[in-house]
Amino acid sequence: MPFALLKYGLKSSHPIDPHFRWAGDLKKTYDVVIIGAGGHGLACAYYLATTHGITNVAVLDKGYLAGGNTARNTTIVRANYLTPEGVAFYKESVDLFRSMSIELDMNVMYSERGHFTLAHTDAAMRTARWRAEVNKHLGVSSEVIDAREVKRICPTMNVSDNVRYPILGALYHPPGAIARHDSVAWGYARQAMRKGVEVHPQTEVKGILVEGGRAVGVTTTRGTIRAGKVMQAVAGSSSHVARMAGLRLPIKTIPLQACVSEPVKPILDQIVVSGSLHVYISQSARGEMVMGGATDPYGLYSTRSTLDFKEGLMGHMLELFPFMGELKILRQWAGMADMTPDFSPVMGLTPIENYYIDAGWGTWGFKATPVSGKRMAECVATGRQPDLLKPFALSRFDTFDLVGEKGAASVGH
Ligand code: PYC
Repeated sequence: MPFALLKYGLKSSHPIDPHFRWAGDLKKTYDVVIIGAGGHGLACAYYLATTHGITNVAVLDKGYLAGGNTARNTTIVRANYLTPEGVAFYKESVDLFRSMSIELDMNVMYSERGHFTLAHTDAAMRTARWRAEVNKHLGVSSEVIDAREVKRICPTMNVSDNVRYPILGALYHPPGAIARHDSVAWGYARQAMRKGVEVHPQTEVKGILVEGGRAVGVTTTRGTIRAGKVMQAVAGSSSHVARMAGLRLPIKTIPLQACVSEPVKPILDQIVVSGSLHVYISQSARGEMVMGGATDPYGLYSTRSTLDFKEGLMGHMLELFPFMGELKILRQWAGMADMTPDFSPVMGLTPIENYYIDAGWGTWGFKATPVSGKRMAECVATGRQPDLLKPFALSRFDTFDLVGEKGAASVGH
């Protein structure tokens, strides 16, 4: 066997299929330039190439592939939102996640765990009931359960009355899942590149060229590029990039911190969220406890970590999961959440012709990766706002037609 392996490895006709086909120099012109090589930008490039046959596409990033919020999130996927618009949108995302490993020929380690949103107050129970009804109405599996049922499904959780904030019940969402975040981005990148899409890391956009109200290209640290259409998907820097095109966004950027423990044997199968305690937790396939809490209490463009965050998180986490007292924190990091006033994204057309936006993801960008890619590609290819994206148009802030989604947040704000 080792001999056969050696023979195969040394064979000159060995079918090497490089994971990524990196482009060399930038071309002078592309049909579409996507700013941001994170999950959303790469997914859009993938769908442009595969569904719409548009392959003369450059995806630019000032850093490295999927090194922004795609690398900094806590990988939760769910569709248990509060508004009908949000539920329909994330339902499509969950469906796309389920078939993603096969579609991208990449194991994204999609793992359905069941998702609890714990309720510790009557108000939280009421929101849970509301979400369950909207979810069920739109075909998403969610139900309200009591504390005893929570304990039956998740035996490691402390549901005792003898704590500061006893658990009254939960919104239980069986399809709640986790996935391997970098594999998702790499899978889209690899398949898009195979179709001819170019991905250019270390290529920072310094300006958007707008002529007669229409986007016609970008200037970058590696020269100027003309483009038929330009899209931005730069979570954490959305306002900054939009401003280059002359757009003001209703977005405030706030750091969101997270951390993981040292790895341990499987002990927690579910994803557990408590909005009242400002904590959420799941266990990764590697065994690490992946945890987070509230956004930082101030707007800031920074990805530094604080001791204050860890102390606050653990104070509540120990109440829910006393076994956490035995574990050490291994890593801590932060991403930058672009928050809109209604906690819903901004997607699609803009007042600038041929300039498209994918922004305002707040704390739920990762779980929207496939659906945002698919629907933004449709929007860019057709020049029309897809039905699923109509509620999330930038113009809603002019008409005050907001999509209030704060009640579905896992993260405290
Ligand atoms: O919306 O599930 C969520 C979430 C968890 C952490 C950040 N967002």
